[in-house]
Amino acid sequence: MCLLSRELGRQIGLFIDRGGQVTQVAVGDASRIELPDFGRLRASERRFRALRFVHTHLRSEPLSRDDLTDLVRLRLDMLVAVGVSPDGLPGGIFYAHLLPPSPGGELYLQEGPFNIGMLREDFLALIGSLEEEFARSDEARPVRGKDGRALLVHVARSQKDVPEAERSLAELSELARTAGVEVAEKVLQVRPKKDPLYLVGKGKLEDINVRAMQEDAQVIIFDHEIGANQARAIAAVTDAKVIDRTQLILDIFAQHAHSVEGKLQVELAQLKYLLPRLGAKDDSLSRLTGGIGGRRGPGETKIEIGKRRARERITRLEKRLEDSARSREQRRMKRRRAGVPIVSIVGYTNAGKSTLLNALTDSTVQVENKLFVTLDTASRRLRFPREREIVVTDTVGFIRDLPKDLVSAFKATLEELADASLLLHIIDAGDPSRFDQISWVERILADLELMHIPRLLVLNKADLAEPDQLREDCDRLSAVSVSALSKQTFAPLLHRMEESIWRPQ
Ligand SMILES: Nc1nc2c(ncn2[C@@H]2O[C@H](COP(=O)(O)OP(=O)(O)OP(=O)(O)O)[C@@H](O)[C@H]2O)c(=O)[nH]1
Ligand SMILES: [Mg+2]
Repeated sequence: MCLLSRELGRQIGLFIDRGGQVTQVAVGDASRIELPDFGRLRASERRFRALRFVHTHLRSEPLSRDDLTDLVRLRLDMLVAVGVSPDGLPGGIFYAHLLPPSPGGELYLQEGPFNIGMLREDFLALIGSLEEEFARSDEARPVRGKDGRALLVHVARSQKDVPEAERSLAELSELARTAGVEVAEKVLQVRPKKDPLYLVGKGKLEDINVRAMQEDAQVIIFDHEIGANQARAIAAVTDAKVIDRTQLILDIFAQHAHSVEGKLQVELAQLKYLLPRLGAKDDSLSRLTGGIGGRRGPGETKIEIGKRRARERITRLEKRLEDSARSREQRRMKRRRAGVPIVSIVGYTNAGKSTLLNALTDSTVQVENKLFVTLDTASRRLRFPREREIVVTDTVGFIRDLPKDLVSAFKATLEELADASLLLHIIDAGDPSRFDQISWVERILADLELMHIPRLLVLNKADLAEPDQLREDCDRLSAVSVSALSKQTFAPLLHRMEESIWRPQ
């Protein structure tokens, strides 16, 4: 091997099985070898490939980062580099093998240089004991969130954008938690321009891949939209499932959709997101689509769905949604004729909209400290003094960069907002991002052409806010403050509502 390598000026490598048989030969260039793709062993399966890879290096130098990434990626038994001396004799030998997970520990151990006469290690005994150790550490592994662990990745343009990036990552963590995914680590990279293929640079992505394996994370979630080409390029580097923020949100929506219409809307949004990403022969695409943990959409959407079927299904879903929009329109007409004023609660997700609806109207809409708990509108009656009555409706929460497909899928539900005589815009008064959140909500309201409806800003969770700050915010926004948890705080809100609804009379 060494002689041939020297003659050719190329690296040569052998895959050797545990019986000592050479199963494949690979030839590279002077500085690296592209290893064949063997299909995937899941990192969580604590097995080795039962193959070692022995290759030449034209200089006696340690294993390169590519080598070590291959070791981890392919879960090889061992990766060996044999240096070649100028006269074609074996020089320094380096080898590396995987290490069982340890807290913050290294993923592999590299040893060397050895000269060939010094190699006394009993390879089979070594690999046998390593496999035992892996099995033991597997038993000791803590229980994971039901859909596994994830690494979150965000690219910030400059140091100046880091605080904003951190807030965005914090929100992404909340989304992951809501989806049932445990966050293993957050990765923030500063680079002036996103890499056109890998978003982070390729080297950084390889590091992230190694971290994912180290952390036993099966999912990598990017805080940015990933296009079809990017998804494919990224999938070639990592074995983890790769999804973007939109898919995570879609996944949450799929879990939270209860009504027939809600499910149709979410499935439509998922298909619209998938469609441009379908059609590649690459099997890796199945890891880029569909929900976390192999979950499917709420409807019959299969991850393997073909482009044509997806298009047909979209048409069918749109048709069914149109039908339900018609009956919804009839209900709206009836309500309009009855002349009962409608007050719609809107706001950023988790601001406390449903809690407020419940407290105002003594009802029991589901409330949870998670994002996007409410997907279906719920309407309840609220009686004011002097026999006056209104209907209060709760709506799906909004979020920054709400996926376009999701907005359009929910258009029918959101159209009801047009009937409101007043919008209560609920804000989490204690959230450091509250002003950003307000402008995101207003941007979405503008997209929905609802800005002409009178709006009342309500700073909720007053109990969690700093009192001085709260007073300042109230003045600045001419908002009222409440704590949806205690009805004693409602008087100013009820007063302003009454004033706004019945002032004309
Ligand atoms: N401390 C405090 N917590 C509140 C208040 N209002 C709501 N919460 C909590 O905030 C969390 C979210 O409340 P929800 O009413 O589900 O919020 P939402 O706006 O309907 O959220 P989505 O439907 O998920 O968009 C829950 O854990 C509530 O108990 C409040 O005034 N004070
Ligand atoms: Mg809600």
